[in-house]
Amino acid sequence: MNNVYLSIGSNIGDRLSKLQQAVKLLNSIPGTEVKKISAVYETAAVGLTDQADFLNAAVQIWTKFGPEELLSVCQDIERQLERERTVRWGPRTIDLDILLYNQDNIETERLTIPHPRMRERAFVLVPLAELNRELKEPHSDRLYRDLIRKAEGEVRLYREAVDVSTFLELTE
Ligand code: GSY
Repeated sequence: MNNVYLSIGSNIGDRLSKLQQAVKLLNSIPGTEVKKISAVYETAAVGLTDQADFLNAAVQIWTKFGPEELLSVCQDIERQLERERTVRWGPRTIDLDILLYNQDNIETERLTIPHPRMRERAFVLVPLAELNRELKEPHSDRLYRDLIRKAEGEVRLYREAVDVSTFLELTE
């Protein structure tokens, strides 16, 4: 099994419900198991800042899928949740990004892992470091938690961390 960390986010509609549906779909795929989910954070938009706040979380999964197959799985979940995204960097109903795949460095036409912008984004680093305080950058051996200080963006706790089955039952 491959140990993978994902970032999930939503800033349109019922944001919490979209995160839950994404986690549920991930967990329902044979050969993929959601092991842990971080607290949910409300975060100011980074990039195109004139848009609604996001809800963001990080998820640890175990999966049999290779990185490219997993990307297709994530894109399929985005499609199933009727992802709307009209503008690059703009608002979206759901976003799933692969952050880390084992401790591999991967560069293909479709994928760069570790995710190329993750070390600059507090909305990624805060929940990720919460899932695993000892997690290091594959290429530099630096702890992700040590990068939080320099990262961009405001991050506020929205829901405390709970186990996966409780997460799926939370309501707004
Ligand atoms: O890269 C994911 C989409 N995204 C986000 C996000 O998930 N959260 C915040 N706070 N800002 C963002 N800007 C983009 S693009």
